[in-house]
Amino acid sequence: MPDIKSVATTPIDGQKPGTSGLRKKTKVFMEQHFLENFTQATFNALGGLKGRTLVLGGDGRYFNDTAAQVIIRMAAANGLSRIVVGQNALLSTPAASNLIRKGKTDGGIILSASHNPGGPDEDFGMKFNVANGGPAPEAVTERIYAETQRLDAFRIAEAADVDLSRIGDIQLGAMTVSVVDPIADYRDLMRSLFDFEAIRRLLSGGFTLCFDAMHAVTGPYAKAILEDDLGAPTGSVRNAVPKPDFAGGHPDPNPVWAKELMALMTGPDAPDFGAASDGDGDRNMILGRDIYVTPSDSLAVLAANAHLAPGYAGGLAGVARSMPTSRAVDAVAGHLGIEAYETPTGWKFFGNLLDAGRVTLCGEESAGTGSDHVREKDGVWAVLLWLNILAARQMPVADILADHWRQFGRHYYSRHDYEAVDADRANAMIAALRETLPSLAGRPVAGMTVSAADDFRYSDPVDGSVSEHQGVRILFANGSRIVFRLSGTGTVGATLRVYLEHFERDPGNHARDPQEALAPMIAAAEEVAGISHYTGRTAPDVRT
Ligand code: VG1
Ligand code: CO
Repeated sequence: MPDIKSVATTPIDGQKPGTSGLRKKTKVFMEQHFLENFTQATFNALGGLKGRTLVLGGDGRYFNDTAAQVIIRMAAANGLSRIVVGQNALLSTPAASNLIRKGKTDGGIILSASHNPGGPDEDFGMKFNVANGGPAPEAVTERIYAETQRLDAFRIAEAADVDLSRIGDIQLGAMTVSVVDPIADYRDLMRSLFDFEAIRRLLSGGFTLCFDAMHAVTGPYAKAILEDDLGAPTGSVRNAVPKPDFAGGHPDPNPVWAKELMALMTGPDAPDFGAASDGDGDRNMILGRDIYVTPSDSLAVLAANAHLAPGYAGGLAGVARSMPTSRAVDAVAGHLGIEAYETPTGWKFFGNLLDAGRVTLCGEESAGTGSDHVREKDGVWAVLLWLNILAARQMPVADILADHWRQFGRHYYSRHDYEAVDADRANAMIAALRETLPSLAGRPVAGMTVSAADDFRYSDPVDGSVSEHQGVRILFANGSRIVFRLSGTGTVGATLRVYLEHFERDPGNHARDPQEALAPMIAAAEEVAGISHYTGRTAPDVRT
């Protein structure tokens, strides 16, 4: 029986979980008692751990293994009955969500800062998911925050590291540590949703693909499923070994950070299909030969074609998108005669709708798509659904997209990010923008007329909870839209996100360069918000 220590500590300041858990510089997490304090606050917010089971895993970034050992010792000291840990403390976010649900556990801790870079000088993060497998809703994160403010001690067992490299059960005092294969259950779930036979035939018929795991957690998942199960040639999955620093890159699947894949897909040896996922495996990027599918379009295409996969053959109950995500999926929902919900940014807001059976598919413009199979967005799942659709329709990605636009019109879309902006200036900009909202409607901006402007307020249709100030949105009479919000996942200063959208019904106008098609919106955003004045920047750092 290991000794249990109660270590005196002091409350931690201002550690509010953001859009997706708590994200900080790794060095902050490594400061004395920081990880311990936040972990104890989480346990306290749950009302103690006696008799409970939790899941634990992370994306393999620097400090993942050390942090996992600390959390295990603390869980044992707090009376947890069982902790289910991915082998070597690895679990992708969707795989963790699946284990939480499948094992009917009380929740789980995911160690990840998602697409943020990793390493001693980069980022670390901790997310708490509840028993439905989804990110803690605001009521729970508020409780965790309150606990951080009144913490005076944490409990930890004095024991050596547990061997997480071998699958099986180990006792740590009264707690069982169940080390599990991080892939097996997830792979079974994917087999139950998709027509693996049809995808295998597609791949053996000469259809080629490249999946870039970006040195992050999806490498082993993609190798097992795409190469071993579906027969994609060895090497189809690239950068497949998770590295603590993601080989120095940002494991962020977008055209800016997934440069290597972009070059391949636009070069002479481009395969038919390209995809990438992020640090913790919940995001996805979809590419065809010479074509990038925006996440908003991807969600719409998946919604329109999901019935082609066995898991969705019965059709969709409804769809949901985060507010800044383009309204392309709304057009599909209208056509299908199903409900389309608009939620604030962050996957936690989809949980109630999924649990209540109101929606089957949901997604965000930030490269997240998912369904009711888990309660997280899911990168590998999105890739498999695309492959299932491609196998069923026998058309190139570019043709599927062109066909979609012909039927539903094209929602040109781009997000402009201004990173590490002075936080006070960014807040001042949003405050000024809010002030102008009441006077905007009817006013001309950059030659277009504003039809409505507001600060998005969400009232959850299931539990009635209200979330205010979820982004400023400006609608134009021609159907275009601009959204402004500040990121809740950054670790340095503020990140301003400007979301631009412009709808074109006419197929004659569907082949334009998105930045060009959005030029009037870009000008309008500057005119209405004074971006360069407040940020001191003349151009965004990242355009996706
Ligand atoms: C960003 C995205 C948001 C996403 C969140 C977590 O949040 O915009 O859509 O849900 O990251 O994704 P923000 O507040 O920085 O805009 V992940 O892959 O970190 O779990
Ligand atoms: Co992620």
